Amino acid sequence: MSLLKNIHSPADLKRLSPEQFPELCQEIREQILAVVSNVGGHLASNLGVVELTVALQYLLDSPKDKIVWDTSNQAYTHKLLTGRREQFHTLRQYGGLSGFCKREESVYDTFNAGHAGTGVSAAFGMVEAREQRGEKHKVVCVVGDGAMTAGMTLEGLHHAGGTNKDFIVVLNDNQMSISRNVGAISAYLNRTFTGEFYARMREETGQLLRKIPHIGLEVQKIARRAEELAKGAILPGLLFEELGFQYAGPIDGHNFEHLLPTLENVLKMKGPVLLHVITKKGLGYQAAMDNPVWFHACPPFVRETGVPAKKAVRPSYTSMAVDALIKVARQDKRVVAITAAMCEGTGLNAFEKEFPDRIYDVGIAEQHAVTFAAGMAAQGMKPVVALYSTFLQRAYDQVVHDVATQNLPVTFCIDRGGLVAEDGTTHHGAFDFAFLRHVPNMVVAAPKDENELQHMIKTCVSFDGPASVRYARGVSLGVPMDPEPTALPIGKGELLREGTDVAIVAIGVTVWPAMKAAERLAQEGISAAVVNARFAKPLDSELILKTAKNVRCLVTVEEGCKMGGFGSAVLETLSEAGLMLRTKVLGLPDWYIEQGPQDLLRERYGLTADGIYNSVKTLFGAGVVADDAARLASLVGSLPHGDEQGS
Ligand SMILES: Cc1ncc(C[n+]2csc(CCOP(=O)(O)OP(=O)(O)O)c2C)c(N)n1
Repeated sequence: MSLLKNIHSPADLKRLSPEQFPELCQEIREQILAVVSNVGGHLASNLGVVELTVALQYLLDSPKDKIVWDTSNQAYTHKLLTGRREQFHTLRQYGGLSGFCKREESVYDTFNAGHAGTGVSAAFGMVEAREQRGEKHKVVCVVGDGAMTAGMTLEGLHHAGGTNKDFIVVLNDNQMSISRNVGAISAYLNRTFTGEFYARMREETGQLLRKIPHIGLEVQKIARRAEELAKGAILPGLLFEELGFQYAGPIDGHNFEHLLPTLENVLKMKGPVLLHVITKKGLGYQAAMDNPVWFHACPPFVRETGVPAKKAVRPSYTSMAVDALIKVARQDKRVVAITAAMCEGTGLNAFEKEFPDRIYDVGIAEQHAVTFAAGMAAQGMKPVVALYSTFLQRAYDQVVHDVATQNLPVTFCIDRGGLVAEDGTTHHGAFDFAFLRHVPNMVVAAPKDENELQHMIKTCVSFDGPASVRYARGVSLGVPMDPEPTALPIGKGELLREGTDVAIVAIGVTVWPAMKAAERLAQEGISAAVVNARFAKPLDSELILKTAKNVRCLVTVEEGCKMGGFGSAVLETLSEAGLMLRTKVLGLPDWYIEQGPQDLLRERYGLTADGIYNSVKTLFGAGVVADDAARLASLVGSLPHGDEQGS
């Protein structure tokens, strides 16, 4: 008889006795493994928090009490216990459950996340909202040791610790970010339960006490016990105590005999409290315990062997970018690479192999990564910051204020530009063209394929100012590669195809689909020019205007948001030149893009060859500009008015 099947909400969990929890946890792990091996996902982190989640849901009164999951990549058990077991098989799929917490999905999801380090701030906001509203409930934030390296987590602790408000932070310490955690805080936490410090302290105390005749052994035992307590009560917590939190722990996050009574006590404590829980990533699945890095966020895999279900047919853009970077770094000793806890994701582990002394993992600290790069650049280095587009959002001011105002030669390798698929809303790289192209001094490049990518990496690194190159998630196209990366002329696009009816001006991964669309249009007698813009900034205005002058309409294509993006740049250029022609911007709309396979999303947003073909055809078939002017004039009278109506 399954225990999990009978849990439809935390109320059902409360009907079980704690003796049944180990069996329940086994069922949960089985369920997570069955689904994630099929659809992919954040396996290792989730297997590590099964007991912790059960204990929290058992002791808290959610949704009245609020549980905030930082990053929320570890919320699968939470989903299974809060009424989503039957949909769990749809995890991360189009129209299915999100891999992260989503308020739209459940009242038990208190805060949407996907980026690390937001939990403490959001949860403390809930604490103060509770106080303002005169409510009485508990607020618990679960934050990983990786997210502890994020500046915002420390900002949140700093704020909360300066108050005496009731607030519980559970530090879920598995000693891993995606890969092994880095930095001083991580080293500090590590010392708390494995460190030499304790071994030495125990040894020294023991030696001292053994020297005292008769009572030595007895006292030594008592001292050991005192030391165990001290271990939890004094030293590991010092940092948090100094930040105004009462510290409890560290405790074993897989042992209900530790978890339940400690949590029960902590929940009764007044003021800000931090409970330090030690967990193991991947617990219950040997392959994930052996390789928690790969299983942090894995594609579908074969359960029996732990190997990927599908083999990649070609190298990814990520690995091609890093191959090029390695070549460039061989020629220029000033080149160093910087990652914010994403050594594997950005492919920089390959760079690290060749240049172990020229790579910096700064933790989940994108803001610091960018300003740190600026500092290095100010002293004559050529730093390359490799970040996912979505995570660069966090360092916008650092790009503007610390890099670009000083025109410093920092290269941004922007990985996962565009649609990223299953991670969905929080992870799509939709905004980088828009938030970089208005930054003075910044070069914004995007290659049409991996060969151009290698040249753009060289271009950016050779440039004496801030430059970015954005590339897509997924496998490269398999185009022939030039033997060496060579710098391209900055601000120059290429005319891939001449045309006299329409112009398609595309950038990045949309260029080849645009070419395909042009071929199809040609078969129907429509002559389409195709421009590969290469740079969203500086834009090749000359080429665009020259091409636009010969055609009746123009379509821009990008895998990024339409508002303020590459297409907007082209429209601005046409407008500056006073060139009036029928235009259309293809890209992502003004809403958050859902999760789903890249191909499906590209189709949905009209960015495939067929989508581009359809848009061009509709635009071209809709008449000429003079007709439009008449149509507009007739529409004006019938347009709805704004707020002033009736006044
Ligand atoms: C701002 C930001 N940068 C990078 C990431 C990528 N990322 C996802 S999970 C993760 C590690 C989180 O480690 P930890 O907080 O310890 O949680 P765990 O997964 O170990 O439970 C990273 C770096 C992210 N989600 N957000």
